[in-house]
Amino acid sequence: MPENNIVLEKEFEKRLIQQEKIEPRDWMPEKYRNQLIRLISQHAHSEIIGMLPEGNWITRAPSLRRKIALLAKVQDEAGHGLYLYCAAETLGTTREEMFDQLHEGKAKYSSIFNYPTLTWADIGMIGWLVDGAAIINQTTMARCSYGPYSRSLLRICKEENFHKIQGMEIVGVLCSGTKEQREMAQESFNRWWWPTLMMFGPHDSNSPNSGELLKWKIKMKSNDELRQRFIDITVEQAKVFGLEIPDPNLNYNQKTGKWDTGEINWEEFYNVINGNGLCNKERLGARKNAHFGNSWVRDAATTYENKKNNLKAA
Ligand code: FAQ
Repeated sequence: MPENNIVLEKEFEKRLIQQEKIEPRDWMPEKYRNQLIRLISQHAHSEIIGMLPEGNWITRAPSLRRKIALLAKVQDEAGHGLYLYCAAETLGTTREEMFDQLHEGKAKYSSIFNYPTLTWADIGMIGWLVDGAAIINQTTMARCSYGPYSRSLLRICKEENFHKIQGMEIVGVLCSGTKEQREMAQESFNRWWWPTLMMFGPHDSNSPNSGELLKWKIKMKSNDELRQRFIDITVEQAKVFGLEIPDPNLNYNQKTGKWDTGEINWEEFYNVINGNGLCNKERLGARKNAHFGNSWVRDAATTYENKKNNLKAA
């Protein structure tokens, strides 16, 4: 490494220790920049692809009130994607590059969105569990070292909290309803519990990126720490709903004061993140159709902008 870079890197690390935010024009190690682009763009893709499973229920929501709330939630996720793509762009990548990587299957998005939404209860479970997991991950990362990402997460978390509450309300209504409604909630919970635990990523011992991310205060807590926090909160909430956790090995550990679970099916996780989950092909296909099928809107908007700029220049 050139001597100048060693000095700059020492300065950079000092700033991290002093909990200063790193801003787009500040010097940063290339690896820090690349890790941020990878993580923030994957997060942005997750928000956009994450609109699809819930979007599937907009036309079938059981009442006008439910339809309005679901429409608003799905629109919020699009907004989160936009904040995040903007945050990634401050690091020197472009929207087109990020989209290309997604469409070519080179960039990842959260494993959870490759599962189908089969019943209305799934919409409640996504709000309660998926948004709940996202909040635990993102409220800690809102304190991260990169200014634009940190600020976008603060805003996103406020909205995700609202999403979680609307999900819990759906689950609460089903769980205090008829026998059929309670069964529908339990069946849905059985399908979403394990994939939600997978959202936090592999165990710390198998997480190749965690070392660098924690050192640079991009991640503030490890995958396993966040997963455990989610489990401890959610087990208690499930009891209130009267739902049974689909894990025969779930056990309260008196020594640690935490809930121990059985082992996650990691084969399923890697299968999903490598493109072979239940809905990977459908999700990516829908995203590509939306992007390429609507390219005329982008063309019209940019033609108008270009014309306006040409007129100004003339
Ligand atoms: N899915 O070394 P690590 C939401 C990959 S937003 C897919 O541990 P890292 C809102 C990982 O990328 C949900 N891939 O990775 C919403 C890496 O592969 P790579 C998204 C996963 O980065 C709610 C490899 O495995 N949230 O839900 C997953 O240190 C409702 C090795 O893993 C974020 O993106 C996974 N679950 O930790 C929207 C938050 N886990 O890239 C609609 C920001 C791991 O080297 C409806 N991201 N991989 O090829 C993070 O916190 C981290 O990136 C982790 C992964 C924790 C996801």
